[in-house]
Formats: sequence, structure tokens, C-alpha cells
Amino acid sequence: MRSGFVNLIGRPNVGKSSILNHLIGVKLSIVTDRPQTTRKSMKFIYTDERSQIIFFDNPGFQDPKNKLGQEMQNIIYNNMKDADLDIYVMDNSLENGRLDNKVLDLAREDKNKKIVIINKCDLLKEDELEMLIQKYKELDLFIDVYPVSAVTGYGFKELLDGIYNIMPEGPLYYDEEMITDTMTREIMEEILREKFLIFLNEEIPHGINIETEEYIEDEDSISIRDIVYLERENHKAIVIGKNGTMINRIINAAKKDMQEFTNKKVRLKIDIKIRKNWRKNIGIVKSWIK
Ligand SMILES: Nc1nc2c(ncn2[C@@H]2O[C@H](COP(=O)(O)OP(=O)(O)OP(=O)(O)O)[C@@H](O)[C@H]2O)c(=O)[nH]1
Ligand SMILES: [Mg+2]
Repeated sequence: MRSGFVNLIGRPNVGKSSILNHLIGVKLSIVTDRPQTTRKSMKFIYTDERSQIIFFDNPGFQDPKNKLGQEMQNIIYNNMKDADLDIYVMDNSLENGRLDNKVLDLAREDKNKKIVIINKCDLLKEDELEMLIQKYKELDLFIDVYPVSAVTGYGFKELLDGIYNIMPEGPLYYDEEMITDTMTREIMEEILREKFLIFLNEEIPHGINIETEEYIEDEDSISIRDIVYLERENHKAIVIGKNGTMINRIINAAKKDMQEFTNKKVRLKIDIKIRKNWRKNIGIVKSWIK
């Protein structure tokens, strides 16, 4: 039996969460086309007959602009401490941006074993993909280069074989049925946050935090009351929308996904509160982003 701990590292939006959702076959991590969707790290536990691999979905590597951003960076560095393998995730971009270069600088300093994934291959022509593979091979930083697509599933078998070969001999750390140790109620908070990210523009959803106030589950239903914290008083009207249209759309979209995820009827109520500029307040950030 081989087992180990593996990090996914990359700038926001390259598809780290999408890759892990595809790998486990369940949408555990929220996914949007907005950068900095993932805020906390989440374990994805992959078990088959020969191995158990515990993957960490991490927030995107970024230049922190506030305490929340710093805390998200700390999560990445902490997870790197005990990892058996760090997977650097790049996307289909042909030219490296500034953050891509910073991610590669991080890889240069990283003493762990490292491989690189080129994600979103479905968006690349064959010759472009060849060029990118060559580019990452020539860096001489990574044990190997794996082109994949989290949308089509291309390249996953080769990727899993490659990871397996690097894993040390080890025990089954978790029950083989387990796919995460994150509680369902936290996944529900994330589902709701995803809808804010999808339906609201610009900065507002990045300043939203959701805390579960009440969570009552029985055999076939779940009743949830969440507090939605906003950063500013004047965001409230935008979040609620005319006659509540915006907030109702968000709640209905979230409920639909929550019901699909749990296979139970979900009742969802929210209260809106203001925590002025909470992203700059280290105390609040630390208590919320654990
Ligand atoms: N075409 C294509 N789109 C993809 C692929 N993988 C992810 N995406 C899209 O890329 C966007 C970002 O995906 P995420 O999985 O949220 O990216 P992330 O790296 O986790 O982002 P952060 O959490 O912000 O760090 C979403 O719109 C995904 O649907 C892929 O293989 N092909
Ligand atoms: Mg993510």
C-alpha cells in the first residue's frame, strides 16, 4: 500500500479545485471563473486498491492585499511543510503572467518532490500543447509534466499513475469510504458563497463571509440558518436587489445545489450583518478562515 499527502499549488483560476473535484468524482470544492474562489484548504481523500492519496486543495497563490489574502497564503505554506509531493498547476496560457512566474519561483525554492500539471488542455491546439510541455520540461524543476483537462478528464490516468509512483509506502490514513474530513455544513456554506461569487459583480462577493448559525438535520431534510457578513453597509442593497430579487436568486441556486449534494430537502434562511472591513482585521480573519 502506498499513501501520502499532496498539495495543489497555483495562481487563482488555473483549475485546482476543478481537477480535484474531477478526480474524486464529487464536487466538494466550489468552482467559479472568478480568481480567489477557494479560501480555505480542503482535503480530498482518494482511495483505490493500491493507494490512498490525500490531496489538499489550496487557495490560489497571490499577492496578498489584506489580512485575508495573507492568511490564504499562510495556508499554502503550512500545507507545504509535511507534503510528500507538491503539484504545481498551470493553465493553458502560452505566456507566463507575473503570478505564474512567482509560482515558478516558489517551485524553485520548494524542497519537496514536485510535478507540474498543464490544465485546460481542451483549450489548446496540439502544437501549442507540445510547446508548453517542452517549456516546462526545459525548466528542469519538475519530476514530470502532466497535461490534463478537468473538463474532459484527459490525462488523469497518467497523472494518477505518476503520483502513485512518487508516493511512499504507507498506511491507510482514513477509512476507505471517506472522501473528505470537511463537515457537510461547511460545504453548504461554500455552496452559498459560490452563488454570491457567481451572481454578484466585482469586489462585493470577495468581502462576503458565511457562518452557520443553525443547522438541524433529520433523515430527509436539513434546515439551515446562515449569517451572511458583508464588508460595507452600502453593499446590502446590492446583495438584496430590487424587491429581494437578487438574494432570492442566490438562495434558490444554493438550495438546489445543497439538495443535490445531500439528497435531502433543504430549507435555507439567511440574515445579513455588517462587519466593516473585516478582511483587514486579523482577529476576525483568523477566526473565520481556519
Ligand atoms: N476549459 C476548461 N476550463 C476549466 C478547466 N478546469 C477549470 N476550468 C475553469 O476554470 C475556472 C477556474 O476553476 P477553479 O477550479 O475554480 O480554479 P482554482 O485554481 O481552484 O481557482 P482559485 O480557487 O481561485 O485559486 C472555472 O471557470 C472552471 O470551470 C479545464 O480543464 N478546461
Ligand atoms: Mg479553487
